[in-house]
Amino acid sequence: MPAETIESFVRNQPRAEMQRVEDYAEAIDALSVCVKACTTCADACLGETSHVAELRRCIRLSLDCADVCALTARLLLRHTEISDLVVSAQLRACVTACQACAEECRKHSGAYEHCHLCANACRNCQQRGSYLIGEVVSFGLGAGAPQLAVRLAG
Ligand code: CU
Ligand code: CU1
Ligand code: CU1
Ligand code: CU1
Ligand code: CU1
Ligand code: CU1
Ligand code: CU1
Ligand code: CU1
Repeated sequence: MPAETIESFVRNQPRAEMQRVEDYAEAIDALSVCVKACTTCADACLGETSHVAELRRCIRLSLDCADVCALTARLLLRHTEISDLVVSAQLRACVTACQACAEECRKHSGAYEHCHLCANACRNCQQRGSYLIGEVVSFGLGAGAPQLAVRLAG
């Protein structure tokens, strides 16, 4: 078991005390799994050579979800001068992408284990992301965040 967990990275940032480290770490972990699941699913769907046409939407949504989730994870890993507006908007895009991919993959879950795994990963990612949006809306992301939000809104 390596010491370098996502949580240890988040916890050791200078401004980590202003955030709920466990919630961040769990969301980033879920995002990382989702990136891998969606990338694998898209590739595996392409490998189902005689069924690619019916999996085209799954492939497309999986590629979109992987990219959105990767970007979301990178935003959440950067804590200095974080903007709650940007992060919450990105989290909403992520939850939407994960929901779309999970729904499509669930249609193929019985036929393809890669789609079953992807649907589960996306569902988990969607739930973690939704929870974090609630946290961001309720508490903000840090000492500078509320002022920044007001400044941007005004
Ligand atoms: Cu995904
Ligand atoms: Cu797929
Ligand atoms: Cu996601
Ligand atoms: Cu996802
Ligand atoms: Cu999917
Ligand atoms: Cu799928
Ligand atoms: Cu798949
Ligand atoms: Cu997925």
